Amino acid sequence: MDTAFIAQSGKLGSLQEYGALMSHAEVVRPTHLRTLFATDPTRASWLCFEGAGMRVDHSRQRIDRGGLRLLFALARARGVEARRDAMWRGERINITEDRSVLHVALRAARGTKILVDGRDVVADVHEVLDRMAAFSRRVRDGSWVGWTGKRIRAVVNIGIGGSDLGPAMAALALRPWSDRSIAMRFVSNVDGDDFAEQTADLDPESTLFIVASKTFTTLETMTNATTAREWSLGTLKDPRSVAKHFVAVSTNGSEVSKFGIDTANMFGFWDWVGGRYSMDSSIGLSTMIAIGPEQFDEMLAGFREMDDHFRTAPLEQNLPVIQGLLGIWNRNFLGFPTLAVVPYSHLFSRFPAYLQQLEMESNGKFVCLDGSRVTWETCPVVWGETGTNSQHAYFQMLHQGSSIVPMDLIGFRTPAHSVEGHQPLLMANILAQAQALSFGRTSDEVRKDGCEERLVAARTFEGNRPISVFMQSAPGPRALGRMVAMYEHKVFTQGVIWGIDSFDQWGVELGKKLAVHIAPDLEPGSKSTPAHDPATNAWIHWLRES
Ligand code: G6Q
Repeated sequence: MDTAFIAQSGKLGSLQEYGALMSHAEVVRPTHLRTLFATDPTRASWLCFEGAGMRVDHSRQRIDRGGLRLLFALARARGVEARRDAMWRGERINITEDRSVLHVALRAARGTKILVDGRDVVADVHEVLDRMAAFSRRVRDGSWVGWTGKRIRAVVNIGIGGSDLGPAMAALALRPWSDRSIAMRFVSNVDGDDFAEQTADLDPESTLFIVASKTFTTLETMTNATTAREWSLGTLKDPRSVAKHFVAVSTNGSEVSKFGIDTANMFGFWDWVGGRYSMDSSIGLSTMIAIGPEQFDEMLAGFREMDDHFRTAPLEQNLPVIQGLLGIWNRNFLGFPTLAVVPYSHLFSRFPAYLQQLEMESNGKFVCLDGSRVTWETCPVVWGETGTNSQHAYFQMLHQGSSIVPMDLIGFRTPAHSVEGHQPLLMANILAQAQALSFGRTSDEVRKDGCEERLVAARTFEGNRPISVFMQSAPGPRALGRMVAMYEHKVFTQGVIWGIDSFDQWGVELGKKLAVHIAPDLEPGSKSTPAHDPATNAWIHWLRES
């Protein structure tokens, strides 16, 4: 354990580099992006970065050369590079859970070595990937059949949080690369409507359930899995059919057996993979069944491309580091409390929800590694929806609302579809919005357009909204891998600077415990005397009466 790093974690606010950035922010804050561009038009090139197949334009961030230099100095003072290398060495950088953090091992090339307690985890990863590939091929080619001999036509992933959001997001993002003869469904919510709706049109004889749970104890997942088993057995009757219709993805072999799933049909992963960092582990089994092992490899190659970039590029050219630093600039020095992520790609429509978990569960923390409370802000609220849809909804607030919202706009130069005439319009919209949000429209410009004087104020746009544009050549498995890895490493960078543990989730653990405690009082016919807080007790009485 790196005790020196832990001891420094609570001292961000007193660093000389932090103070320098605070002073610099006072100078930059009143300067409009129009002025920044007018005094230095070359910012359109020096604030544009390329790497790992991605082109990133940060020229519309409210930063200048001096500010960027100070941010890199802050990253160095906080030891971002040393922490990154410690992660890759398998050190236990998840301090509160005393675990290694090795999602990067999930996509390490076959034959490379990363040791945890003397064991090469990359070899373990590839052993599981090979088993997943063999199983996926059988489902895809029809040689894995259900209990009555029918081919599998629907795969239902039962999981929640990190065991759901990644695969569910990927299922949409990779739809054009998927086998369309197999329906992909995701059940996560303990609300029975989720299970009922997702299975309403499915045939138990041709449905395969993947019960995805790292711990195999999560209330929602185990409830849905039990319901799924009853639903399946309702038709198939014979308990031996479970072996043909249920597989598990978990780290907990004994709970998997207790549930009745043969551990031969269990795909493992490890405690050094956090749930929200697991879509490229066996948690991605549904993804592999959908797109096939070769395309899954392509996705891993995309992750690896960004990993290599993050591990080797100098800070000044390092995409996730720069993205993380500009996020810190917006949050800590310009004081913006949210970040909107808007993919101009319908395939990426679940990406903002996925990122919400990745960013907010990782960096939504107020305790430093040394146990002290932060005296600076940490994770912003991350939210968003696809463009162009959101332009006709909440973009009004982004253009003219009283709060400023920095934005990540995500796009692809060439689409997956071949529908003519749409792509130029989509690209025009991304550029138009970036332009309007950053430069705005002055009252003089509005007047010049012949606007009636009484409407001039209402039709004026201040602009000066910080925007980053992330562009790749085309969507697909590789692009998805790069994009997810970029945000993972951005989150890592920010967590190091904020001095927090980006890899624990005590807030989630609390929620898991509380509901289990209250549930018995709500069992039908329960006569217990609820012994919770007065508000909860009152609700329990009300729910029992109705
Ligand atoms: C992710 C979180 C959390 C977790 C779910 C599901 O990083 O820990 O979202 O993934 O609570 O947990 P299980 O996979 O153990 O069911």
